[in-house]
Amino acid sequence: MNTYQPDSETLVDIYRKMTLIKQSDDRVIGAMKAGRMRMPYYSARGQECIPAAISVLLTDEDYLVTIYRGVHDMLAKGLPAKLLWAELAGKATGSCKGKGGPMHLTYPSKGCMVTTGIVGSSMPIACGLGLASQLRGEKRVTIANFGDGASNIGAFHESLNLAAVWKLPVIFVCQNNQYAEHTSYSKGTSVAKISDRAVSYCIPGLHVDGNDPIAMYSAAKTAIERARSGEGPTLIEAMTFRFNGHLIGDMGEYIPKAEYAAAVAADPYPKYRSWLLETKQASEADLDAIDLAIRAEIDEAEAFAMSSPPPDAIEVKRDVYAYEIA
Ligand SMILES: Cc1ncc(C[n+]2csc(CCOP(=O)(O)OP(=O)(O)O)c2C)c(N)n1
Ligand SMILES: [Mg+2]
Repeated sequence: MNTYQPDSETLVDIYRKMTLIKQSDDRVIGAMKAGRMRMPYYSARGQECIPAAISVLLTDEDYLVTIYRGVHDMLAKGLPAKLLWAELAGKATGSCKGKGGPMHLTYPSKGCMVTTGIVGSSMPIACGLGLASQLRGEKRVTIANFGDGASNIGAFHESLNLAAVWKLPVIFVCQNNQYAEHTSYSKGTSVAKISDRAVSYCIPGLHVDGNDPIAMYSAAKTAIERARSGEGPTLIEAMTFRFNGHLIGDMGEYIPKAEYAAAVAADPYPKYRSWLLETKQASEADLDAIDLAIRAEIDEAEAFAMSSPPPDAIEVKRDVYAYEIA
């Protein structure tokens, strides 16, 4: 894997995306605790660096497939915060007219194709999208996100095999947050590193610190360039941690206290902000301005979601089949 040094503009763009993800997540949880929103919400707080660093390398043409814990992936790829919030609140103005909710987000105009709730299913879908772009002679790549637990599902192995045989332009991004629901990594996975599984399919397997923006950017750039040039897929294992348990309401009693404390001490968000300042990639005023602009964007998103109407009952029958049921 090559190491790339992104320019200051790109580094600040990564920060902007991480801030959007973090602030949106904090505010969603606040709204849930205050009783203003009710849903099964799988927070990706702690994992924001991964999609932020990948998405600065993508265009709107590139495809994204993600999982229920994928709001961070969708925001980084370009799903507007207003449409996300209205969707989370189940409102008619949401990206899926309030019918998808947090586990079924899509926004195809920015390449945000599917969010799935079935563990492992993002990967075969990504292979289908990759095959479509290959057959059409397009240059787009598909990012397939999934968790560490999903790497033990048959669909992971089938997808890596097929993508390798057909040299599909797919980047498999395993966001290894070290837990699958309440089961710790070593209790459910046979290998020390998921990236080692790439060997079985004769494709590159990159093991990377998913909380390090430059390492993450370098891995993503290496894999994306390989896919765009027709050489085929790459498996990236991005090491990270989820700070808010499996879903909101999970109190995390099964996580050893020292392990949790160490993960929080390595929180990528404040660490990256300090690094940008120390290395003079940006000034405090620049970053404060980004923080404030995003706060205003989330204020607007929340107000829009709260003031929007619920979907009409007739919507239950719409968008289910290619034709409309009378
Ligand atoms: C096929 C299938 N089996 C089981 C479940 C229940 N389930 C939902 S999330 C999850 C854990 C997945 O863990 P991981 O892949 O590590 O992703 P994470 O939630 O940590 O991001 C399980 C078992 C499911 N949704 N789909
Ligand atoms: Mg996991």
